[in-house]
Amino acid sequence: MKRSDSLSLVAVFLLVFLVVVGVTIWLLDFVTQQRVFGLLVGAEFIAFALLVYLYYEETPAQISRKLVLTGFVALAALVLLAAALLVGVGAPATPNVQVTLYSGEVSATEYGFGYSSSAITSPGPTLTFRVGDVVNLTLFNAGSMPHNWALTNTNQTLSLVLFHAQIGSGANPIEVNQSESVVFSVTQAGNFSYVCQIPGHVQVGMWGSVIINP
Ligand SMILES: [Cu+2]
Repeated sequence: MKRSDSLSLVAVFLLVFLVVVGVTIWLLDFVTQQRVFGLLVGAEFIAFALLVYLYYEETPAQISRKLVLTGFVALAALVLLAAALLVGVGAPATPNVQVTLYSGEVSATEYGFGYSSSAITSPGPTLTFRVGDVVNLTLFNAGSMPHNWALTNTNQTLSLVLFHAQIGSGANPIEVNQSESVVFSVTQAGNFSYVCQIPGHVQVGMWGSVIINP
């Protein structure tokens, strides 16, 4: 098989691209970043098609530069779109759902959340959203110690945060009598959770269920 050096380079690049993007897709949680996942899968298909085309076109002179160039432009566009979505470009504009949650302690061994400072339960109330909702959620810390809030895939301290829905963090929580808000877009139906990410707080009831309807 006659192959020019530059074609071999392109083929090696495509192979590396396939492996790197493939591993990225595997590492990404596609529940949270469904559109990113779709774009990257699309890029994988294009890279694979280009590779097959280059491999089976025996004579380098017969390879259509236009076709290869179009393939690369499409690859670049898909990867850029995926990257833009990942960092939240074009993120939520006008919230259609407003929620205020209060965090605090019910007793020494029961921490929780509630819709008012006097209605804190352990675990907290179930939140229900619909796919497409843009939620503005405010956390007011009515407790006597720092807390935070994050929408997660399961009710564990280190669970994956979904939709970038997070107020403070375990290391940087909301202080007593302080409040903070987050705006997030709900993009995936399912049964999820919310938690306080400070180590030990989930174990004493600082979590609640999140139901997202299609
Ligand atoms: Cu807490």
